[in-house]
Amino acid sequence: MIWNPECECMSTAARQAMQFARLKNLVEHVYNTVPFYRQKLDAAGISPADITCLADIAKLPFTTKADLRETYPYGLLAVPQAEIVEVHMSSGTTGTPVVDAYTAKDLDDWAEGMARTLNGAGACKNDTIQNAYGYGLFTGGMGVHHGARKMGASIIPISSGNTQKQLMLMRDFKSNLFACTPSYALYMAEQAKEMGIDVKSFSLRAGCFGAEPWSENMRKQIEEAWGIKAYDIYGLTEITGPGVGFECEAQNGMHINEDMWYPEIIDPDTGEPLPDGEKGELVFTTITKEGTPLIRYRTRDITFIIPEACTCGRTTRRIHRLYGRTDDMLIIRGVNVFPSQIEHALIEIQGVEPNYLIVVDRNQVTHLDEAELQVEVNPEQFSDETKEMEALRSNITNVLKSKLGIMMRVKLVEPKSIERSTGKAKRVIDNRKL
Ligand code: DLL
Repeated sequence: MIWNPECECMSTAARQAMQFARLKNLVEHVYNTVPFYRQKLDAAGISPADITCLADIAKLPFTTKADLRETYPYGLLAVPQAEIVEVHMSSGTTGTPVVDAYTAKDLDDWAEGMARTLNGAGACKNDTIQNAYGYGLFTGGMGVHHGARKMGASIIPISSGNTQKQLMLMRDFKSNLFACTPSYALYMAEQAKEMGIDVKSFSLRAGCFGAEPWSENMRKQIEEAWGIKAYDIYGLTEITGPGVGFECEAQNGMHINEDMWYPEIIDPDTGEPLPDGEKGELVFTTITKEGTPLIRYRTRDITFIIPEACTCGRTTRRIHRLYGRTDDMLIIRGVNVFPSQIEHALIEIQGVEPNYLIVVDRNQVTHLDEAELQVEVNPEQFSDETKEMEALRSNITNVLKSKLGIMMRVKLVEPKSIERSTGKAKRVIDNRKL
């Protein structure tokens, strides 16, 4: 059974008419209430009256992560602050976070998107859903929570980590579905095996996995290890969190909840829209959002819109499993981090040079990401005293943990030992075969 057939199985013509009406409303509203958008549209020579059909969306300027940072904390608010009932922020960023502020209606839309997502994975009211995404500013925990609540399922809000207890509750409360990052799902299975626990004897049928890149190969491993169906789910803080796109029983691309979050694919170099079927950068306009609406937000995620209709009966368009990003953002154990943030953190530490290399691997046994940061020590500080070097190393480790929220193995290397480049410096070696 499809959660919301009225919205998910609409004819294309009806949906496009609805999307156009919502888009037009949105543009008029933000032009009149958010100085940031008024200036942006004025600078582009566009007025709300120029939006006369859905394709006119291409006339509108893009919004970027930099815009969100510059308007922190509430510069993009399109309603009085009293209307905001919840706030989330993107994970693991130093300095200025990226904010999403929700009105009660926005939370309901988010819950709706997540209820459709859980339903896509076969969940219903009678199920017990174990939510092993982190609760807090990250959208994973609360997103799944709101969706499961809307569905009326029993929620186990255990959050991430605490693996032994996760397994115990899964068994004792007969969880039918669980949600977490794909790497944590594999890690949990591995731990269970070591503890002699047979997870296939549990009541689990399915899992919703996302928030980081994964592959068909990982899907197979998860499905085999747990004896479940593993579904890919997509979303990002800026748009709403998880619930933007989800796989159905066909497990062949993620349906976008495009009555709320309108997708486009653009050429990342020229910004020109690309037709369905062509790979490029995913862009979203939040056509129903009240709190912090976004016009043509550049996600930097690379995918394409699958032109064929899905066998499940939903008519919402699907995106292909993500191919990667157009920027250098890394996701290490679910935490988003840019190499430039590591560089900033290093500059503030005495004794090191901002010459560094990040090497990311996925441990073949635990299936968790492991990141090593090689940093050059400056010639004055470089010493044979292991004690001094060890103190510097642990200082860097602590700064990375507290400022960026990531655990990295730090390796100090001799001055001038990291290869210099005559062009763009190579800062990252990603050995994960995703
Ligand atoms: O990761 C929201 C989320 C939570 C999605 C739980 C799914 C499940 P952010 O922390 O803002 O939000 O990170 C968003 O993560 O732009 C993608 O690059 C990446 N990402 C999210 N889902 C997937 C996925 C949450 N299924 C960024 N496959 C996005 C690959 C994903 N990458």
